[in-house]
Parts: sequence; C-alpha cells; structure tokens
Amino acid sequence: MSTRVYIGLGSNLADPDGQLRSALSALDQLAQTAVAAVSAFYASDSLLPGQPRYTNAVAALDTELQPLALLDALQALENDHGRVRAERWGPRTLDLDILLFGDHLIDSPRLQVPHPQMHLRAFVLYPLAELLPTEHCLPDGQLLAERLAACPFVGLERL
Ligand code: PH2
Ligand code: MG
Ligand code: MG
Repeated sequence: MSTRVYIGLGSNLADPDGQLRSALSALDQLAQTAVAAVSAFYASDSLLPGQPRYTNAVAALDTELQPLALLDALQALENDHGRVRAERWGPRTLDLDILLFGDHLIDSPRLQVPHPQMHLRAFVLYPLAELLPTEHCLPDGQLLAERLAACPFVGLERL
C-alpha cells in the first residue's frame, strides 16, 4: 500500500533550478516511489539575511517506503548533490524535507511530521497549495487555507 507524501525542495547554491530538476528525477527513480505531481518553482528570499535567494518547490510522491527509510533515501540524495552540513540554515545545494507523510503525526528525534516550521513558510505553503485543495485539513487539525491566510506571499516569486 502506498502513501501520498509531500516533499519540500530547496536550493540556493550551484544552479538551484538545476539542483531541483536533478533531485526530481532522482526522486522518481527511488525504489518503491514515484513522483505524482510537482508545483511550479519559486524564487524566495532566504530566511537568514545575506544568503543567495533560494529556488523552492513541492513534490507529491507515492511511496511504499516507511518514513525513516524515505528520510534515509532523501538524505542520501542530498549528499549525492554535494550537500555539506555546516551551520544550521546555512546555504545548501539541496534540501529535501518531508512536509507531510499521509496523515501521520511523527515526533521522533530524527523526524517530525508535519514539518514543524512549514506553516510559517510562504515558500512551502504556496507551492503546496498548488497540489492540495485549500480546504485540506493538515494532520495537526489546521486547514491549509487558514495557514495560507496567516502567511503573506512576501519575498516570493513564482517562476
Ligand atoms: N531553507 C532553510 C532556511 N531558509 N529560505 C528559503 N527561502 N527557502 C528555504 O528552503 C530555506 C530558507 C532551511 O532548510
Ligand atoms: Mg529545510
Ligand atoms: Mg532539511
């Protein structure tokens, strides 16, 4: 049985758009996993000042992997794309975050789902809203529409 999962993609180094395109084709090639839909790409201001702008997008996957197996696969893909783990929120060639995993609520040391900051981030919510109806109820009980209404479309450009 497969589960619908939403992944946030981000990059602000070494050809960000190319990093996202390459990541999407690698995601589609993961075992027991297929890419079902992809949002537009968005240019977004970095949360930390002084960093290059990001390219962000959201992808819907159907996967038979368990959450931690998917996390392992995503981290391996980040490493394949030259990800160097230095400072928190530092510039990165590729960031792949599990936003939603079916309707699971996960709170383990390695993985929290829904992604704890997603409801605060325009560069996550607006692309996600291209793939989910705004009346969709998130696993924490909030409507996507309410999250969007509280998160202005600022510092973001749909490419
Ligand atoms: N990711 C971060 C920190 N800051 N800013 C933007 N615009 N987009 C991101 O994906 C992003 C960020 C840490 O994951
Ligand atoms: Mg992130
Ligand atoms: Mg991450």
